[in-house]
Amino acid sequence: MKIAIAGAGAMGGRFGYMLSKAGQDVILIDQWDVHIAAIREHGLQVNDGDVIETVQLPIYRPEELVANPVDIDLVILFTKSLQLEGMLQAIQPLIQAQTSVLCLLNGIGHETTIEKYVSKENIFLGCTMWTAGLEGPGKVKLPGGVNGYVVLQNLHSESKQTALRIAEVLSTAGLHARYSDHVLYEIYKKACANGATNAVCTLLEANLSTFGETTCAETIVRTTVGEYVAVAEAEGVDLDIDAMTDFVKTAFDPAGIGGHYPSTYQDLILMNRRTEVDCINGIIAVKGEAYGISTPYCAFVTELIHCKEEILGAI
Ligand code: NAD
Ligand code: AOT
Repeated sequence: MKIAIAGAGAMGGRFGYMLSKAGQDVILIDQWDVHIAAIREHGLQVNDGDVIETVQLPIYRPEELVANPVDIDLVILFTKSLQLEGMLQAIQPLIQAQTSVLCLLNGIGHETTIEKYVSKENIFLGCTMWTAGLEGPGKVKLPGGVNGYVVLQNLHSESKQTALRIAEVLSTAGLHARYSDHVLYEIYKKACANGATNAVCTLLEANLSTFGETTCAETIVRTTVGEYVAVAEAEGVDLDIDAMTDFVKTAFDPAGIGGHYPSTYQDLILMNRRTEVDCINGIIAVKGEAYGISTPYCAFVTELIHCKEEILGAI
């Protein structure tokens, strides 16, 4: 399958690496010139904590591919949420009738943006519990743990067979992908994990385990998750607060992904970039207000992250 990874940063690097090792025909799309130059010169360097491996993967700027188009079966979107629309604008000429587009970004509601550029039959939504980081241009770090997974579903009712096929291809690469009839449940479940950890770890400058070991972590996680559960219920998604709290706490395991610094930390603290907080916590505060549901933790961490972005002069 010809697979284009649209956004070849940390997660795009992980997925591109694993899919290419499994024999898929992978191309990377990015716009970060130093990263592109490093991958072209040395290959993509992948550090899984034990072994450093280098894989040769073709990488292009969007406009290079648009000038010399290739047939693509599957695009996996892996930009940050603030960059999603720009990426879709840039690659729209590459999306043909047979091109499926899978969104695995964190956060809620990306389909509204994607539907402006891709026909509904070709859109697949999902989420992932895999993690990744960047050690520098051309260098991806895969934190501990092999228990990541992907859950996905077709947006259009007639595209289920394609969704099953995409899940199969990802699973063959060890990405543990499965189809769900109710992907919004899975997206909200993953959003609980991001909502309770990404902003807080960024403000505390801590990884998942370090935050998880603090005395207040249980209260912070449970209260934040409670806000997601209430908003999800108003949207017809039934989440259990105890189950979601326990689920989030599995991320604190040092033998798993506990050493991971969330992508919000990677953006703001390591790269001095503005973050996805509006799509992770902010959206819960906005939806909560519309439904008359109180969401003080989500509203407060969103404001704190925006304050920190301003103080650090993030761009
Ligand atoms: P990242 O910032 O490392 O990578 C995004 C890449 O997209 C960058 O290399 C950037 O140059 C590229 N890009 C953005 N706009 C572009 C454009 N218009 N044209 C070409 N390239 C463009 O981000 P990431 O950490 O890999 O996260 C991607 C998504 O996955 C986010 O929604 C994040 O929340 C989610 N996610 C991340 C993790 C993690 O552990 N990092 C885990 C699960 C989900
Ligand atoms: C995460 N982290 O998704 C993954 O860094 O954006 C991220 C991310 C799984 C469980 C908890 C947090």
